[in-house]
Amino acid sequence: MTGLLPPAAPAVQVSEEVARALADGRPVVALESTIFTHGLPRPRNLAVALEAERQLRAAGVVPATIGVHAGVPTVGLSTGQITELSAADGLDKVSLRDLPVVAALGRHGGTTVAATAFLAHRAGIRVFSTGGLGGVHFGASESFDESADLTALAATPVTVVSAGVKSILDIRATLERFETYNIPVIGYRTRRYPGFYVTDSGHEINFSVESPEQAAGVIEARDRLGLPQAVLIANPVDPAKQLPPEELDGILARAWAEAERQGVTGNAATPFLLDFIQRDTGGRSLDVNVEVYRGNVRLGGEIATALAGGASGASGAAAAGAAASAGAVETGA
Ligand code: PSU
Ligand code: MN
Repeated sequence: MTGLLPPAAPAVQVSEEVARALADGRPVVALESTIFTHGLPRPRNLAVALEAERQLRAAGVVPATIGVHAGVPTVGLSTGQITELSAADGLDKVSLRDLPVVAALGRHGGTTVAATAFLAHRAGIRVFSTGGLGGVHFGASESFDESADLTALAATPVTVVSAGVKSILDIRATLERFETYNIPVIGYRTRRYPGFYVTDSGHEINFSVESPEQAAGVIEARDRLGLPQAVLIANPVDPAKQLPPEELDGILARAWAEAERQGVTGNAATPFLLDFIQRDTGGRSLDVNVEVYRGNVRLGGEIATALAGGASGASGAAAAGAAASAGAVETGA
């Protein structure tokens, strides 16, 4: 379709199930689509996308998988649409700048963290679970390759649960950027920033929270202060399930060398490197990736549940208690 969209088409389509859950104040967790359109290989991509939805439902949370279907930015893709996007060839990796383009051209697209966070927030969803965030690429001082996730997260007051940033990134520089953009990074039960495939990236972070309720307290405090940034909850993979940390540097070095040899750059770099890492580890990186995602989906559901308790009048007292025990900042005057 190359013509104009019908004038009545909504800018963002929110599924009935998601809209109803939000109206009722029930917990909803947003999920991105780049993870299954570009991040994971077929057929595992579809299985992982659907498992995440099942996992949330089993916990009493409504999943809102977000992506662009035939030009329609959609919050709460149907199983049929997820299946279609997971099998489509040549669909776009849609960051925020790409959204109006794919919308107008009627294309399919997998939304990145940046675009997903924007659409989630626009629909009124407060929590978003993903695998790894985009950030500063090595050599960015020359190439200027920094993910638009950074600026989007600086301007979008959602909560993003991840296992750190993509393993292929310059993590030290990315943490500096989070500071520059006033984006709080909070470890879940840890003060060590996770390294996606590994539990500990080797970098320290300033704060941690010990429970979903405490995370919810931080989010409520951010909202009461009217701050526009995302809150990042960094949730490390179970140490028993990580890639052997002593192998990671070698794996990454080989991946980069091959990308350089083949001249792969820009937004094609991530899919290339992840695919290389997967082959280099005989598929183990994929298992870790899936494990990481499961953990983040679980925690996102728990945080959304804690927040929903705070939002609904009936459980207001319980929520106030939770916030107090979390030591949440009170605005006082
Ligand atoms: N983490 C992964 N695989 C991915 C991504 C993250 O392990 O494919 C995606 C996310 O959607 C993230 C995006 O928002 O990559 C960032 O891409 P870029 O660096 O091109 O901005
Ligand atoms: Mn980039």
